[in-house]
Amino acid sequence: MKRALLIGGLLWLGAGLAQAGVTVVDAWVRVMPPGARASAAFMTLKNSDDSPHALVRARSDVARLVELHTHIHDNGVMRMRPVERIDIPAGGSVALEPGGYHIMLIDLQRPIKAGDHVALELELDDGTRLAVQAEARSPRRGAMPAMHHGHEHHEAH
Ligand SMILES: [Cu+2]
Repeated sequence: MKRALLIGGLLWLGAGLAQAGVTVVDAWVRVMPPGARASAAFMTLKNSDDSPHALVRARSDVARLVELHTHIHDNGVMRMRPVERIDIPAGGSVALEPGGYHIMLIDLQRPIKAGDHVALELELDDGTRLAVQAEARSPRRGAMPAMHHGHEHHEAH
């Protein structure tokens, strides 16, 4: 009887894992200079299910406030805007990357240094929670559109 229960439990666990069709690939957090108040996390979310999913929330103890953001072009200026969800198409993936979707970490509770691992918890629209370890690193050169106006443009006048 005990044995049957155990097997039943394992089967149930297995079914639960198979349903969690969203996986996280290559999660990283931007290294920030000391004193910086905010950073952002990036990753690729893959959905192996034949139904769509969405990232609806993220948490981390590294920041007091964690928001889902995207970038929009507004009269030639790139601005960040919070979004309620980031859709992950059925059988597809969505990239969170500099200049696009990202997880904004606001009011950092400690510095983020290269090589650190930052724990994130992602919540999907179906309530699934994914634990992610994001490695702190600097963006590849040229991969990050300017988030601030460069000084050189203004001082050239
Ligand atoms: Cu942002």
